[in-house]
Amino acid sequence: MSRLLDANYYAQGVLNQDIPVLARAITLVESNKPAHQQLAAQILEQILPYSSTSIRLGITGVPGVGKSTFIECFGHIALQKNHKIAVLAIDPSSTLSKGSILGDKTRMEKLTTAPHVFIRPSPSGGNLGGVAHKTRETILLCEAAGFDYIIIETVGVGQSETEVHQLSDFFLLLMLAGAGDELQGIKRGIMEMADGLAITKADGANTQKAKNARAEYARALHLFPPAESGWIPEAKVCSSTENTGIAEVYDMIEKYVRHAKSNGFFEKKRKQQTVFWFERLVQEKIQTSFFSNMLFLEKYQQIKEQLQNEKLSVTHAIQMLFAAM
Ligand SMILES: Nc1nc2c(ncn2[C@@H]2O[C@H](COP(=O)(O)OP(=O)(O)O)[C@@H](O)[C@H]2O)c(=O)[nH]1
Ligand SMILES: [Mg+2]
Repeated sequence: MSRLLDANYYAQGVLNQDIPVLARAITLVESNKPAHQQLAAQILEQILPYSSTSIRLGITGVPGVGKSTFIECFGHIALQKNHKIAVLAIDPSSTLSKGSILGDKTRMEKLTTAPHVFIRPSPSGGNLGGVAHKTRETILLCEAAGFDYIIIETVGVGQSETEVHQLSDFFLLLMLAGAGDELQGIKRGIMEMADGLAITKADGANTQKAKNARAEYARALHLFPPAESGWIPEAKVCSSTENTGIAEVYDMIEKYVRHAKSNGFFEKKRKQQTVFWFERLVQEKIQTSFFSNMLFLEKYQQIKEQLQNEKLSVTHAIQMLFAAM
């Protein structure tokens, strides 16, 4: 980007659904340069009142479970229902993302070329909370540009589920049918976050195995304490290669949205998410400002060495560090 235009230009472009301008505004949001961040903040300020009513669908599952292929099928259903779709992929690891973005593009071949579809991989590298926060701002830009079905794909590793959960209205967990050890492959915490679950690749020799897994997961979901939303998560089976079961997943999400809107939970959750990101960024900011202070850093290293030499207790070390500030 050689020259920075003003925030007004970007905000108007986004609101006029000018896709190249949208893409450039997202690049500003993703940039770590202070001038870009400042401009991005001004753009967001301007577009915020215009964010449309949308559905934000987070999709997680282990690499290879079939997320991208699922989105290809699912996207076409949403298109038929006259939605405009944005697909955002969160991949915190740069080495992984090179391969997966390439792979995802071929899996989403038809969707990539469809009108009313915007596909964008998220920046790779860096702290996951930061990446997800940028994705959050990207969502707001896409919504202001008229995209009303936002699909967020994440690699199913570590904390990314928690982050994406905090970006989604509906959090969908995709799973493979295992060989009898269905409940072992996935952490309980992740299942507890899911609003719905789908066993993928329910085709060919795998069909019956998938149905068995579905029944088992449905039972497991019922064992969780009732969610604040009053919604009971459902388990489905689907095949993206045969295009079966995907419409059922779509209907489940619609049903959820109707339910959560009618009891006010939909709005409430979004507000809670905004507060979550605020708190999270304040923490990050405090952390970076402490660690960019040379005096603090020096003291921190010193105390860490003493700690390693077992000359201090952890509690004492913390007291010393902050007393020095
Ligand atoms: N048999 C079968 N294979 C599938 C299905 N969906 C995806 N795959 C295959 O599984 C592999 C991983 O799919 P991909 O969508 O890239 O998974 P992701 O890593 O979760 O995004 C690819 O080789 C797909 O062709 C399905 O419904 N049935
Ligand atoms: Mg993928």
